[in-house]
Amino acid sequence: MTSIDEAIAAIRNLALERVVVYTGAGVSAESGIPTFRDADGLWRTFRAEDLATPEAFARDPALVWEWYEWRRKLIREAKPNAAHDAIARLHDALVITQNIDGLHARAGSEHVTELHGNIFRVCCTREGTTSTRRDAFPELPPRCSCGALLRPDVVWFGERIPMETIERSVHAIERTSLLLVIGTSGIVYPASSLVHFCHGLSIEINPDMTPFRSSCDLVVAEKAGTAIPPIVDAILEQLR
Ligand code: BJW
Repeated sequence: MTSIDEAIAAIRNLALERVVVYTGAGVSAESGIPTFRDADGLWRTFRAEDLATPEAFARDPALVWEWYEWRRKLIREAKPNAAHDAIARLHDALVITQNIDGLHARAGSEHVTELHGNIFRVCCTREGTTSTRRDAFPELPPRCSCGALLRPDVVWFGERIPMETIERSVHAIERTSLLLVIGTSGIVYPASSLVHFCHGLSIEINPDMTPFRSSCDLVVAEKAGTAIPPIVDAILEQLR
């Protein structure tokens, strides 16, 4: 285990050129958005098979949409936290996130790759067209002007992340001198495999045990809101 000060010392030893930040639900936990697999996580109360698969949507689109409308309201009312804000100060960094909450962009991060989509985008199930719809829908399930059902533009279990998104992420991680892996349990494929493409220094920030404990160079067992601001200060000094 590494202290925040030890992680900062390691960063100060780097010839730092590029930074990639890879995040999961834990980075938004301090904004009040539930994670999936923690003690109070979504998958402790809800079954993924009923709500986050194409089969579940085909079976009962209204039920799936009720769940997403509840989460859309929670996320609309949430604010970026100290970790999102600090990450946004890394203007040239690529942020690769599994989160669909859009909080990195709201905090001001300029280069964000959303692996699992965005909860405020919808997709027409007939035409495949996407659009942004932030407000609550008057009726569930919502429909496109063509009459077909709309679905959340997110990646459910059994669905593919677009190849171009994966390739862009792998390319950035292969070339980075520093990778911060923040708040993800690291068990959802293929997102979890991206970290293995890093040749630079990799630092995990997560208070709990994950598979990245053995694959990252350093592990800071702290909450993101505590560890990320001083780590970002050190990165910015090193990039000058
Ligand atoms: C903090 C903190 C603080 C807390 N600070 N840290 C067996 C059965 C079925 C499927 C599979 C299977 N084996 C493998 C699969 C494939 C499957 C998969 O990986 N399943 C695993 C669960 C086993 N993957 C897929 O299906 C993917 N697609 C695919 O493989 O396609 C292949 C294909 C090929 C050919 C044709 C078709 C397809 C797609 C996966 C999509 C995942 N979707 C979700 C939902 C997105 C939409 C939505 O949100 O509604 O994505 S599931 C959920 O998990 C969500 C997340 O992005 C993802 C990852 O979760 P994350 O972010 O890691 O959160 P948690 O809760 O797991 O962890 C939080 C962490 O934060 C914890 O470690 C805490 O300690 C930490 N923490 N507070 C710092 N303050």
